[in-house]
Amino acid sequence: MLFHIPRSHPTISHIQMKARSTTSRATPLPSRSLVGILMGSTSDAEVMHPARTTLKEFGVECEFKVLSAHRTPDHALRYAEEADGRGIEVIIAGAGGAAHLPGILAAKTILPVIGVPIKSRSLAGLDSLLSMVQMPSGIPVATVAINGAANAALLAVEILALKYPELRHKLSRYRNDMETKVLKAKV
Ligand code: RP5
Repeated sequence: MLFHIPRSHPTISHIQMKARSTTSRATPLPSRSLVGILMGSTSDAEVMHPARTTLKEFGVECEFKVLSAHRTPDHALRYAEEADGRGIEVIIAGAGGAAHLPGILAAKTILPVIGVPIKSRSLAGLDSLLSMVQMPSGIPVATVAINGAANAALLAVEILALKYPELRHKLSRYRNDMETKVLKAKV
């Protein structure tokens, strides 16, 4: 005989049952804050706000606070040290100018840190972008575009989706909706 056909190969219903049992064992999305959104100044809040609203669309709870690498260094470092133990799973940090905030947070935690360079008054955010994106090897900061707070939140959701399957479904729906909208757009 050319081919060996296994006596009990999986049927569609076996596969569906397996998928169902995997889903039922899946980690449910907790109601505690999973993402910490930090920013260096109250003047960053408007730019950082889309991170909060995007997470809310996905049903992900977050904290939203001002902590500065320069003006409140001890508090910022303590936040990073304690975040993991408090159940935070991803940190998003926005800062402008000499934008050290995501870097010093990343130095103090092994949680993923996503940096949002804020458009600055003097150099249009190029200073913020370069301060964040040029982290020396060993301590990464996942830097998004200047003022890219919404993308920072989407990246956080993608990271969380590795653990919470509910977010995988929401992300697929989000992408499909975006595709439909683009294809329907009248120009
Ligand atoms: C940074 O300095 C903040 O992240 C902000 O983007 C920038 C300017 O802060 P303010 O002088 O407006 O408080 O620390």
